[in-house]
Amino acid sequence: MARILITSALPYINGVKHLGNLAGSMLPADLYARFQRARGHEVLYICATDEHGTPAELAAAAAGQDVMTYCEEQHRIQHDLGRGFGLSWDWFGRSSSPQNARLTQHFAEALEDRGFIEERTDKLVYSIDDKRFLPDRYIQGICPVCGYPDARGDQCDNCGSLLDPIELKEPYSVISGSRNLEVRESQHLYLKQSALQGPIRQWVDAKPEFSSLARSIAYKHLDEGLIDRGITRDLSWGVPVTRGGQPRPGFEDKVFYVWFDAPIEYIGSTQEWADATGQDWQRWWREDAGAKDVRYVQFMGKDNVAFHTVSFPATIIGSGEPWKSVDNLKAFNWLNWYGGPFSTSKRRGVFMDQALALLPSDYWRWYLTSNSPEHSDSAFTWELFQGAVRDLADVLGNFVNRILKFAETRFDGKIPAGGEPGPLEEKLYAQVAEKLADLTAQFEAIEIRKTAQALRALWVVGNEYLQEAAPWTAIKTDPERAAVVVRTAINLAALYARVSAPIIPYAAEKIAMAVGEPFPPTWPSENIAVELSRLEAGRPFSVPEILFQKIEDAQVAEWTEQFQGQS
Ligand code: B3M
Ligand code: ZN
Repeated sequence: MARILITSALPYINGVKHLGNLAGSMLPADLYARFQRARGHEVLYICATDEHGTPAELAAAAAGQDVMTYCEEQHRIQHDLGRGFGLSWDWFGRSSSPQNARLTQHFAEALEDRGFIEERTDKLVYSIDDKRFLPDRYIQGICPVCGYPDARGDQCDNCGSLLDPIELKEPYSVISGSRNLEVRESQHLYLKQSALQGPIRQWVDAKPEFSSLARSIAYKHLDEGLIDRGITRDLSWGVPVTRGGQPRPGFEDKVFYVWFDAPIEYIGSTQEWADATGQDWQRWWREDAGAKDVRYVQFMGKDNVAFHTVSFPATIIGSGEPWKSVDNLKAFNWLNWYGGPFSTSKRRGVFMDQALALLPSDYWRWYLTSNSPEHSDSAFTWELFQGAVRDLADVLGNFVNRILKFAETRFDGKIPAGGEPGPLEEKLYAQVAEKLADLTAQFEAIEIRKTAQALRALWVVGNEYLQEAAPWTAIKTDPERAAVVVRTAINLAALYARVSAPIIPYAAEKIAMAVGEPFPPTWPSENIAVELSRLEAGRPFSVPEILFQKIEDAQVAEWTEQFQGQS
């Protein structure tokens, strides 16, 4: 039994996430966690909300709430939606937790003790009317690169250029709109990433499992040369800057930068879990406490890769302490919505709350898995979604309902006895063995789309078997033969529940309940003859309600209309 630590990028706190966020981090992480638990491994799947930074403060202000209340409320909303989608987090923490504050302060001090932190004087924009500095998104103005009128202090949304707030032309405060601004000096802490260039490259070199997307992003930054990074901000919402447990002189009105504390929350959230459940967090994270044996896999969208292959490793490596670092980093591309990416700021696409209000989570989970934006961008359209659900209903839904209904009418709702497996069953065992081996391999390799394809191929085998073995014909002349086929097919339905559970857990549970199998299930062995005769004759079963309802054309037209405002 192995120990597997799984994290998915921490969803930012400023509102409900869209299906693109789900498809590119939390959902594939959940698939992998469910699969590895079924395999019998010890799994810890950790996530949290990422709560600090200016977007949280601005969103709270827009909602008329203080930032703490806002974050608390939004955390609960995101937690409940994630659970609604079946995300099997072992813990969904908060980066604003005391655990994360202590860890963040600890890392900064360890880095400073080893000479990787430097105090520097920055020239920053100060708002005289607001009586405060205006970091990052608190300032807007004309983009110096493309002339876009509403560029933000840290980045231009039009041309994508990364900006320094003092470069903006005709800048104004986002808080008050005031243009009464001046440049003032402010002390800040810098993490000397340039001094860690060599060790970080060696670290990436030693990670052959990283996806090619992750590797190419890491090497791009390393080849360009790492730059030192300011890790503090003139804000009040965030982790306070301390030294030896006391406020750091000159930093009383500053906090750590959100991207410094956010990845540390992977550890912080594990501590939250440990504190709440009496578990030991160190065996997951400290190599001097057993974490050397842990296999750690991270899931994230490609925009987060640089922070996980350069910045966070700089924190971990620079600390000189034996922290567990990631073994496999699985990165995802974008999910597109009618020609452009899903977008929170532009409200483009379908958001998690809207999705759950329309249909059960399995429909979305199946689509976002079989169309995962894995090796390239992928698309969501209502027509493609309709097609995927139809296929799910035809291939899996139909198989389960057809065989259980037939068996209910002809065999009195009990698994029939009699007969011996013949050549058709032998053929089925071989095909199931082959497809199951492929499915297992794709899950192990974290090939998300291929996993869905392999699972579907396994369902198809069952349909072909039923077609060929035709119990509805056999029953007229050879009831013993019909009994073998029905018994085998119901066993196959039970096997489908077990192997489909990581992707479509709710439907899988319904099937499992119908045939009286435990849930969550264990993964089937390679001995298919045994796996397909597990359910003993005489055992009662029920027919589950329709597993998947097809989406009507009228429905597609209605949703297209309803979501048009966002496209
Ligand atoms: N919160 C994702 C984002 O908002 C970011 C991930 C943090 S992972 C430590 O882009
Ligand atoms: Zn621009």
